[in-house]
Amino acid sequence: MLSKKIEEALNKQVRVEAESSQIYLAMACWAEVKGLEGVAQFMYDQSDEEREHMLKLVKFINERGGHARISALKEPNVTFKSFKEMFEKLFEHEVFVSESINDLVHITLEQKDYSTHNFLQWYVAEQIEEEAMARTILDKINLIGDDKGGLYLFDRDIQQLTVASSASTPTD
Ligand code: OFO
Repeated sequence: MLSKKIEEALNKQVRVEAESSQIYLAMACWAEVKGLEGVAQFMYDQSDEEREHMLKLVKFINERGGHARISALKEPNVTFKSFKEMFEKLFEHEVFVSESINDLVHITLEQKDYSTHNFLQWYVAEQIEEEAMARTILDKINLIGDDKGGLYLFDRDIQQLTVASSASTPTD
C-alpha cells in the first residue's frame, strides 16, 4: 500500500513523463515540417517511449492501492532556432527528468518504501541511458555545425539510434 506522500510524489512524476511525451511530440512536428524525416521519426519514438514511462507509473500507482492522477499539461515549446537548439533542449530536459527521479528515489528512502524504491531503479537506469544518448546526439550535432550535407547524413543515421534505444525498452 502506498503512503499518501509517495502517491503524491509518483503522481508528480506521471505528469513529468506525460509532459516529456508532449515536448518530444512537438519536436517531432517541428522536425517533420522542416523536412528531416529521420529526426522526426526519432522524436516520435521518443515521445512514445515517454508515454510508456508514464503508463508504467500509472499502473504501479493503481495496483499499489493509490489512484493515478491524469492532470492538465503545460503546452510545450513548438519552434526552435536550429536543430542544435532543439537537441540542447532535449538534453536539458533529460537532465531535469533525472533530477526529478532522484528526488523521488530520495523520498522512498525517507519513507522506507522499499518496493517503490525497487520499482524506481528501472527509471534510474533508463535516465542514465537517455542522458547518454542525448549527449551523443549533441556531440554529433556540434561536429556537423552548419554543414548541410552533414545534417542530411545525420538525419539518415539517427534511425539507428532509435533502433538501439527501443531495443532496450522492457515490455512489462
Ligand atoms: Fe522518461 O525517460 Fe526521458 O525523460
